[in-house]
Amino acid sequence: MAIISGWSAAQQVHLRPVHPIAATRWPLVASVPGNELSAICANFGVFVDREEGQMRSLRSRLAVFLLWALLLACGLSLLQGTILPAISSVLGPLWDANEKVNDDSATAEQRAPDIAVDSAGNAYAVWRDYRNGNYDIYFSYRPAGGKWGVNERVNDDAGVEVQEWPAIVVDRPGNAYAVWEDHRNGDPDVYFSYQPMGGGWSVSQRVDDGGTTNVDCPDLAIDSVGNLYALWQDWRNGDPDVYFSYRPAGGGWGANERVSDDTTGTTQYPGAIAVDGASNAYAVWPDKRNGDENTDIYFSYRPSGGHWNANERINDDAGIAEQWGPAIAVDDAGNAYALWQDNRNGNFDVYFSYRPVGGTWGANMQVNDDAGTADQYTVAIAANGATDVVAIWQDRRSGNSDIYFSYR
Ligand SMILES: [Ca+2]
Ligand SMILES: [Ca+2]
Ligand SMILES: [Ca+2]
Ligand SMILES: [Ca+2]
Repeated sequence: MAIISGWSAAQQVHLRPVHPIAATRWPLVASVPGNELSAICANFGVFVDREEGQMRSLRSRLAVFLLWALLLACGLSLLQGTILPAISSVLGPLWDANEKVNDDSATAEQRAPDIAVDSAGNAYAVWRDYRNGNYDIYFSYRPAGGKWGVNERVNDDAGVEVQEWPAIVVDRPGNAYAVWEDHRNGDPDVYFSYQPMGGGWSVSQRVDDGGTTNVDCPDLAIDSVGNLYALWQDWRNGDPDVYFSYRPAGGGWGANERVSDDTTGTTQYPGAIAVDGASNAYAVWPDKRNGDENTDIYFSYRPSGGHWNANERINDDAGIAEQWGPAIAVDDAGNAYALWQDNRNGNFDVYFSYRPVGGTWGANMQVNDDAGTADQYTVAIAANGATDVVAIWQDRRSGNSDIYFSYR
């Protein structure tokens, strides 16, 4: 089948033989339309209200759905690595039966998973895990075609402070790298660890150099030669901005660089980062620089070895509708694909824009194809090396949350 230029009909992700992930709920649904959201963790398309009261009120929704989450994430990564080529040739890729990843036998909560896949099809998953009575970062490895292995703790602190919001990437040989938000110093910092192929997780290292100011929700990307790119929300200037650090393969994390270029004290939220085949980096985040009642999706580009460019707005609506939860993917050539949830029609829809390599963001396009006013949100996107793109999101068109996907 030829690559199609538009988005396919949205398909619910459910049981075999079509797309048999039995997930019916996204694990970290905290996107309550109409509610003010204080922060968003965009890695893995997770949309989370970080106000403690809101977190408590949402906790009943956040039951233990790690399995579903990991399978969803796995599905997206597999789409990137395996199924996308299949989509281009014949429709009907099969999802395997669901499998539980965390191996604790008690009732501790596991949340906020992320996953990566190496060039041989081995999978690497991280999540935050309450099995020790406080949140830690846990990891599991699944050899291609095999089963998820014994879980390992990633963070190395001896205390009971919170570690949360992990992101993981893997290089082509299979060395894994993770970042997360770490409260071991009494305030949230960005920490990092790596696991050489076949080895254990390294000593944790701090990534942000912002002293005792808060940071939130790191995301992580890796290029084809193993250089790492970390992005997070940072309060060192007294208001939330988007910050970045770079780690050359085998080296240490560099001086932090500010990505968002608004200096008027407005709020920038945690974003997402991707890297193309030439080590150019692409970042997106929600941004309130155009008004406290108006959130937009902003973008910046960092040429390989260079600095972050002037920020650009991606959403093209004229009003003050809310745009949230952006995700970004790039292909090897540097074509960029952005996806977010958008309230311009009076309810949340999934919107998309495309930026050809070296070009500008194009006209926005709605991806979900339902005719009603149901909300669609909590998006994730993946691209393979060519121009195939898949999107996955949470969708209430049936009156309850289901997982839908589409491809182009
Ligand atoms: Ca902990
Ligand atoms: Ca700011
Ligand atoms: Ca807006
Ligand atoms: Ca909608």
